Amino acid sequence: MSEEEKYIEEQEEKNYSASNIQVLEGLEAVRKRPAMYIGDTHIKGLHHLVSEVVDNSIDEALAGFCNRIDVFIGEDNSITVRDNGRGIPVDEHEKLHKSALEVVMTVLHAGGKFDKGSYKVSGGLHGVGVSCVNALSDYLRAEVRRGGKVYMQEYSLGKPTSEVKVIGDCKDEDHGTTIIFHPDGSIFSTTVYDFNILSNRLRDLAYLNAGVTLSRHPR
Ligand code: 0RA
Repeated sequence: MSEEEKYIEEQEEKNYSASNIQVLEGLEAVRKRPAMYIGDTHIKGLHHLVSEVVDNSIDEALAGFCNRIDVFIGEDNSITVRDNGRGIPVDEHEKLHKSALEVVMTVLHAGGKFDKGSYKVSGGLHGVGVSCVNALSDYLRAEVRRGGKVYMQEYSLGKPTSEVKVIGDCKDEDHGTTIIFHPDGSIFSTTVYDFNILSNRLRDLAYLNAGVTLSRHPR
């Protein structure tokens, strides 16, 4: 059995605890009725996924910790959103006993902002969050640069396929979050991203959020 298969099996065993059942129900609800969360499962919903991810970085910019957001469309129609914010925290979430990163990525509505307390960053009105994008992606990778370390976790259909790993070092002054996702072709009628739709949306966001540089690269 591969390390990944072992990890998935362990997680499935852990999921019998009450708190984890809630997590699974959350993201399975998104896969069952995706349109309820992202509007539709066609071209509009597909592009909405990008806004959901970028919105988290915009929040970080509005909180004053991020002044650069880069978006890339990959040749395989994967999307990369990279910001230079504080990085999603990776320490253990006190209630769920999992890395905060895993909670943000796998709990519906957790977004970047937990219920109350220390993780509350901004109080604005936002979308359904990056966990929905995770639920609707056949592959997602979250990378966090924080405190001199680079952390990474991967997911498929919203479920982690690895633990949060330290994959390298970075300079203390290098911090931020990178989300790479590939939309699930069994959910969307098309998984082909349109440069013009995305660049128009990103231009609007860049205009509304002075100081944030949004760039998009056709690769
Ligand atoms: C909660 C707390 C902190 C950062 C974030 C969320 C955060 C989330 C996202 C999602 C995309 N980019 C992000 N950047 C930051 C920081 C809490 C702290 O450092 O004290």
